[in-house]
Amino acid sequence: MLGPTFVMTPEAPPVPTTRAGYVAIVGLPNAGKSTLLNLFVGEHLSIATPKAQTTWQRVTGIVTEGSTQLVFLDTPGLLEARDLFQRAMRGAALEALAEADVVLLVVDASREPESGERERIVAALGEAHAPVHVAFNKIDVAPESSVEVWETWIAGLPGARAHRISATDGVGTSELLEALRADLPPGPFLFPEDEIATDPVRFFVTELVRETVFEQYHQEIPYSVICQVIEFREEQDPVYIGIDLHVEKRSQKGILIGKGGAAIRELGSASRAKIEHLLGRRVYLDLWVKPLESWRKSRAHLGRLGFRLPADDESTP
Ligand SMILES: Nc1nc2c(ncn2[C@@H]2O[C@H](COP(=O)(O)OP(=O)(O)OP(=O)(O)O)[C@@H](O)[C@H]2O)c(=O)[nH]1
Ligand SMILES: [Mg+2]
Repeated sequence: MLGPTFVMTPEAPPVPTTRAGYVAIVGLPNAGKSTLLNLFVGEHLSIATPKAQTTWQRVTGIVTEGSTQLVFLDTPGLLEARDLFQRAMRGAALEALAEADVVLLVVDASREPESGERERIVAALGEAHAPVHVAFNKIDVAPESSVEVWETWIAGLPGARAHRISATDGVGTSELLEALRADLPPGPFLFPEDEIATDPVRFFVTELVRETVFEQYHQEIPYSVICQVIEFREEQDPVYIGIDLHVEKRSQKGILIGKGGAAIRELGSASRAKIEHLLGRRVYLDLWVKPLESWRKSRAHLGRLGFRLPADDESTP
């Protein structure tokens, strides 16, 4: 007697019930990219100041809700790179664009485009192979005339979808978030559900000091100071954090320190308050000002500070 016959049929792969992907937030300097990332994540992850070129490196912020996970990549503003450091910044933005599943271009709609800016945006978007959403930001203060100039231009970008938003008061941002979710590819979550950031605590600590430098100093100083944690003793109470503030030129040391040390004291206490809020613990912050001659132009210095540098032979300046 013959036993039962089993017929093997190939099973279709299961359809994922979740959707997840990288959303690169790109745009010109000062458009409000970091403010928007912070609004989406609900935490002050990426430093934001009224000065242009605040963001120097990619900052990741994760928003998981229901069956979707958006992994936002905040990036440095797209600029015409004038030195090696600006090339590294531009490289970080282009790299995020190349990795993106969805692109979110943020435009400061409160002012009209300046010459060359639209071309710079188009050139950068060429790196992406993903749907493009455009957020016309600062709609709370934008004159209709300048919003229209940007909207007319965007209408000529094939496939780009426009949204009017304000990253400071939240107008239009829930609708934008929904539209971004709808463009996520199906797939498993890329990070654990309860994670909102991927960068190490030391990175956020140095960023908070840098943000305070941007707030307290002027002219070229914010662009000449780079911070590095040299000591981080968590087992102590208060937590001990030692940070080197590297300046580009010897002459900047005095400016940073100020008369009788007043400026650096103010920088220390404002930065410490922010770091204590981040860590939820008391902090003893030691700041050391040290010249690191022309660090913005030095491959060796930038490499040691952890920046990914463009290849030597890259044709753009
Ligand atoms: N009125 C208004 N101001 C905004 C809005 N969004 C951002 N800003 C302000 O614009 C300035 C720049 O914001 P950031 O978030 O640092 O801009 P960014 O695009 O990250 O700038 P970079 O990192 O320099 O490229 C800050 O002073 C923000 O408070 C908005 O919707 N309305
Ligand atoms: Mg920024």
